[in-house]
Amino acid sequence: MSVEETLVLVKPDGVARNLTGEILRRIEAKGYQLVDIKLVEASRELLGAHYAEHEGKPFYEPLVEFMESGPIVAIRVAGNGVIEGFRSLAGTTNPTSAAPGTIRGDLGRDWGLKVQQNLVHGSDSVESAQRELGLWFD
Ligand code: RTP
Ligand code: MG
Repeated sequence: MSVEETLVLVKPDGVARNLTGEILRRIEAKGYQLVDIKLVEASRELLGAHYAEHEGKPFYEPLVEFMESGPIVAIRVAGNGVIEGFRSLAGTTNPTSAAPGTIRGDLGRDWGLKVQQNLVHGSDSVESAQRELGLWFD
């Protein structure tokens, strides 16, 4: 493991449900550092670039519309092995099957069948983290 940086997003459902503090608490309690943080109303252009790998998939349009539906908290987080570590804190994509103890497992809800409403995003590799941090912070 080495010291890395990752992009964490508190998605619009997390902000709307006032869970930003709880999510930040879990990141800090794990020992990771908050390097930069801001509230963003993301443009379609930014979201299109962020989710480019998912373009054309059936969930792409609902996902982008959801991400446009309200403010997002974008966080630059640093720590040893933080890319894998934050994804472990977040839990699996679908809150229904995410393990208890994880952000999605403890706090996620199924609002209808909208699996996109899963509270957080975390970069999935060193390359993704660099690319995404460049989009949201530079
Ligand atoms: P994220 O990128 O948000 O950290 O989540 P992830 O890696 O666990 O999931 P990914 O496969 O990258 O998908 C990105 C986001 O798209 C929504 N999604 N909906 N079947 C579906 O309806 C579906 N699959 C994915 C979720 O919001 C997921 O986080
Ligand atoms: Mg992903």
